[in-house]
Amino acid sequence: MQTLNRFLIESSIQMPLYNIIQYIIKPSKDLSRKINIAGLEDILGEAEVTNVQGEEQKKLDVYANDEFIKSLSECTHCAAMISEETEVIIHTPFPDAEYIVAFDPVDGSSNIDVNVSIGTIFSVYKRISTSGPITEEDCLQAGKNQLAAGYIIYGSSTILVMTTGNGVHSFTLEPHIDKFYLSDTHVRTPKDGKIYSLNEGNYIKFPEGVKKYLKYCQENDKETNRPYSSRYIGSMVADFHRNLKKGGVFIYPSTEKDPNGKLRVLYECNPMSFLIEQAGGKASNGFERMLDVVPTSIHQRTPIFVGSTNMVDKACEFMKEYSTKAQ
Ligand code: P6P
Repeated sequence: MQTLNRFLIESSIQMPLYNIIQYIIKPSKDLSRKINIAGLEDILGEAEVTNVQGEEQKKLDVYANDEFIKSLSECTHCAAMISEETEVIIHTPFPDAEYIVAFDPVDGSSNIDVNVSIGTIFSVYKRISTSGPITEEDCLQAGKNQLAAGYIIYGSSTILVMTTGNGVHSFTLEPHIDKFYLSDTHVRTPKDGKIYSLNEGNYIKFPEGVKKYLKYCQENDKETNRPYSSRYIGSMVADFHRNLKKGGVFIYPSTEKDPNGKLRVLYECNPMSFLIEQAGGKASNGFERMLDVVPTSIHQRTPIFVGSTNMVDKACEFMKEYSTKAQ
């Protein structure tokens, strides 16, 4: 079995990126242990604080955010961080360092109380400015500029799925040895799938194009393997991971309540979009390639259609025919 570090070295990854990945996976191992004994430690439930998103923070959100910030603040290649849980850019003691890391420390944290898989999502960029404190402009880059992206899914096993632009590879944590081992290389997502994932409870608030696509998924048509199956667990990392392996489409569209959608560009949609394209799939905001979108704020939200190429294309066809971009 090949360790993550051996794989990275043999893939001739640039040393700064190698380094940054080490400072990301270190807290993820501790987090995995905590999640696996969540019921035995005071790590479940609300932290009685809300985050910049106005969301109730879970104790695990606060713990994980602190641990990732602490770890990356020791990485001499990391100049700043963007975290879902923190309103402002987090500057490290290395203002002239070259890299920025955006992360969602615990995505889907509300599922921790019911033992459903959750995950950490991360994305790595190179700064635009040459030195000095990281500016907002350094952080507001299109997703196509990412140098690395990935997630760690804390489920029946803890798996790191990542890309540095040369395909998608996954590594499984051997908890007794506390090391990640290569478990799958050059992961490819099927061009077609039979799974659609979205919160149908929001149906009446969906754009017309999404409503039409949903009905298309439910029609009887043997030739195109329809009706598809609906699978939605409310944890993006878990829904994405299943669809990546089996084929399918994950959609979080704009709604009347969230006109820009719910999920965030920098630390949810962009990393997942980089991964899916590297695995032969597609990601869009319904009208354009997700990775071309230039964010205007560090916590900007966006609609997202991500997964099997042919399914994303079909959903976007309905969006273009029945919905307007502004919607
Ligand atoms: P809803 C979890 O809160 C999250 O950010 C994603 O992990 C998940 O896909 C989505 O929100 C679920 O949102 O509105 O369907 O509960």
